[in-house]
Amino acid sequence: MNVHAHALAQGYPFDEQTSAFAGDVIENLAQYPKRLSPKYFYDATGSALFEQITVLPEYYPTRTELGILRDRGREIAADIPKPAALVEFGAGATTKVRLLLQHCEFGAYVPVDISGEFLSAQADGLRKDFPDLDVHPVAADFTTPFALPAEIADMPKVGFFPGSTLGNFEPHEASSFLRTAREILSDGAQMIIGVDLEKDERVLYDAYNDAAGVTARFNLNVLVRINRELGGNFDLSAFTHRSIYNRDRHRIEMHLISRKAQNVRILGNNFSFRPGESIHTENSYKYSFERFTALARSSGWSVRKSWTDPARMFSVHALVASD
Ligand code: AVJ
Repeated sequence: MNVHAHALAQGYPFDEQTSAFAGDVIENLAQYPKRLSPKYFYDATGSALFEQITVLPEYYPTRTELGILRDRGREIAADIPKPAALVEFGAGATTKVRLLLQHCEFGAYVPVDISGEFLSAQADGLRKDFPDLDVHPVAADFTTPFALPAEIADMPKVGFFPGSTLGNFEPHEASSFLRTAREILSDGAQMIIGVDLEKDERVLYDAYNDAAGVTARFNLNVLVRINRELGGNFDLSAFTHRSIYNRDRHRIEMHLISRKAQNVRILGNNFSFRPGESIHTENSYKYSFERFTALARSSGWSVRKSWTDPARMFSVHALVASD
């Protein structure tokens, strides 16, 4: 029986998104090593847990990037052509974009996100605070080519990709994302991008193993989501959160480790776990200035300027499309 038939039989009416989720989960748990995409962390609970992560004492990236945007916003804005259209890839909370909007007169703001609902709420808030700004939300998956609104056709475009979201991509995916972004934004485009830096392993380790256990709950929540949306029967107490720094590959890895031999059923499929077996749930790549510059260069961009905080924890780069 296919996943749809099972879903129907169990009373799970599937929309397009849920069936994509189901297909992806079943395919990736059937492989060895087992894995789940980090994009599935962000249901309502996961998004709220991530907001909690951003204010943890150990989790330095968000507050450090905000500090850079706050302290250097004027400088970052100085070389942006006016009026340009600001295109944000993945639009979470509007805190960061506000720091750019404050310092630079943009002609339009185009938040691009897969969740249309969330987008329109955010857009309304921004329109209230920046009454002269044209906000044109686009509901799309920003990792694949999409069309920009006709209203900004004649403006120079500036991409915005904060939060080290780039770190979730494999290096080859990061490169193809940057290439796609350059294509979408077209010739002469610029891009402001936030990238987490490689640093002391202890600091990295602690940021993904917080004492309060919020990151563990965030990681485990993807199993809660599978149970709820796909009728899975994961026993949460039988899995444990593990984050490690993989030095050779310059990345934090998050895993969920099976505490024992067990079987899990999801939509008629059986997945068996050995004791200690992992589900690899996330990579968070860290870049040195050198490696990021090389990545940008090989992906159609050159680094115009970079900013960091005094402790060199996080970086913000201004990229210009190269020809
Ligand atoms: C949203 C991908 C930037 O990698 O630091 C935080 C997600 N995972 N704690 C990151 C995350 C665990 C975060 N990014």
